[in-house]
Amino acid sequence: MKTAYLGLGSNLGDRQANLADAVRRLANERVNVTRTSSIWETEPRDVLDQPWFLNQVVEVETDLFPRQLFQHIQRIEREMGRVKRTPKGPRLIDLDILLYGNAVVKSPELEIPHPRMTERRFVLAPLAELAPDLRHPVLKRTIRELLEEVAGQGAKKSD
Ligand code: PH2
Ligand code: MG
Ligand code: MG
Repeated sequence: MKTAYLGLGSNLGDRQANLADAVRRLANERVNVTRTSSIWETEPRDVLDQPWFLNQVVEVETDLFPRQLFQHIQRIEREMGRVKRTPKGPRLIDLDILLYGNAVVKSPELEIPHPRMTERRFVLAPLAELAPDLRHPVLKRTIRELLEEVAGQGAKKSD
């Protein structure tokens, strides 16, 4: 069994319900959702002209390989009716693999650790609630240290 951290985001429709729905769909006979962070309301990044997001990080234990876990979360996005529009633009639900044990994966479809996680407060703040002392497998810095370095991005706990 491996421990993985997944980032969830929603900025369309009933954002809270979308996150809850995604967490429910994640769990199956091979994926155990062990812990969930608080839900954070966060300022949009990259594409700035879009609604604020709700973001959350969940910890799972799974015997799926990284690529299988990726297929599982892509299927959930599809089943929840996500349509690809603008890259990094508004979406009902977004599910990303942030970390998968200490694995490092680099292929055109899938990169682990998530390549932009270290610059995103909307990822690091909820992740630091669950695993502040966890070390990024490439940078070897803890999540707490990485969080201290991202400033000036609006993010507040919403529950
Ligand atoms: N996701 C993006 C682009 N920008 N901004 C916030 N605050 N939260 C997100 O989840 C997010 C974003 C692309 O995945
Ligand atoms: Mg994303
Ligand atoms: Mg994504």
